[in-house]
Amino acid sequence: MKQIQWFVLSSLLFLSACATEQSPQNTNQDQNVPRWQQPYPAAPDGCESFYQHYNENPQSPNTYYADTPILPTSDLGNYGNPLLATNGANGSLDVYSLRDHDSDTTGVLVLQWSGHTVCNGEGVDFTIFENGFFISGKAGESFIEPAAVAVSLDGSTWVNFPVDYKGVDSDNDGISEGETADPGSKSYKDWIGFAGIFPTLYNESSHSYLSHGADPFFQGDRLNPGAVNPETKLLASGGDSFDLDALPDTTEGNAIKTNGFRYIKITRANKMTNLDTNAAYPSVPDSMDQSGADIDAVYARYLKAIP
Ligand SMILES: [Ca+2]
Ligand SMILES: [Ca+2]
Ligand SMILES: [Ca+2]
Repeated sequence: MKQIQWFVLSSLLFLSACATEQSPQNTNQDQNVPRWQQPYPAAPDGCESFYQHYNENPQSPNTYYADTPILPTSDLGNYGNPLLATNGANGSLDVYSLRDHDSDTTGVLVLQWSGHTVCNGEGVDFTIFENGFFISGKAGESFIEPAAVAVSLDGSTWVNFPVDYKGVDSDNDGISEGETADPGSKSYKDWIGFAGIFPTLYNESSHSYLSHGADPFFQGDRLNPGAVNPETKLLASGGDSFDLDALPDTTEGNAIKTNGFRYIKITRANKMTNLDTNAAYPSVPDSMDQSGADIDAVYARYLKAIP
C-alpha cells in the first residue's frame, strides 16, 4: 500500500473503525431483507448451497468463506496477516496484501475451507473479494490490482483459471524504442479471468446476505455498482466471481469440475509471466497498491462436508 495517499488511508481507517462497531457475524438480521427463495440453485449431489445453508441456519457460524490459511501460516507483518483473508469480507484494511514481505516475496496466498470441498454447481462457484472500490463520480473507474487464481484438490497439483491480458501497449503508441515496460492497463476490459479487478461491495457488517440481502455471487454491473438482481431482488456484491466450468479440459481440470476443489492459490499478476509476451504482467499505475492485491475473503457458493 505504499502508493496510498494519507487522506485516503485516513478515510479507510475511519471506515474500518466504523465497521468494527457492529459484530460482523450473522447478528441483527433484518427479517425483511430479501433472501434467495426456493428452489435454491442446483447443488451437486451431497453439496449444499450458501443460500440454503444461511436461510435454514441463519445463526450458524461461517463455513462458506475460506477459513484456514495454508500459505503463509503466520502474520508476516506489514499487511501480511493471512487471518484477515479468512475472516470474511470486512473491507478496507481487513486484508492480506500480496505485496513483498520480509520473509516471503512470492506474492502467493493459499487458503482452504476446513473440512469441506468447494463443489462445482450451477453457474458461479466462488467469489474473491479484494479491497478495491469504485471511484466516486467516475462511472466504471476503479483501482485494479490483478491476481491470478488456481485451485487444487490435493494442495500440490494446481489447475490455473485461464487468464488473458489484452492491455499490451495500453498507451496506444506502439511499443516504442526505449519503452521497455508496459505501463499496465487501467481498464477492467483488459484483464480477463483475474481477481482484484471488480471492486468489492460485499461486507459482513454493512452489505451482507443475511442482514442486507446482498448476494456474494452476483457481481452486478460495473457501471451500476448498486444493481439489484431483477430475478432474486438481491443486491450486487462486486468482487470477482469464478465458475469451475471455465477450467481447461485437462485430466486435472476435469477432475475438479467433477469433484470440486479444496485449496485456492491467489498470485499477484506481476509475479507471473505472461506467456504472450514472456514478460511479467505489468503493474497498473495509480492503483491503490501497486505492490500487490489485497485479499479480503473468498466465498464459496456450494460446499460438501468431507466425511
Ligand atoms: Ca459452476
Ligand atoms: Ca487493493
Ligand atoms: Ca477479511
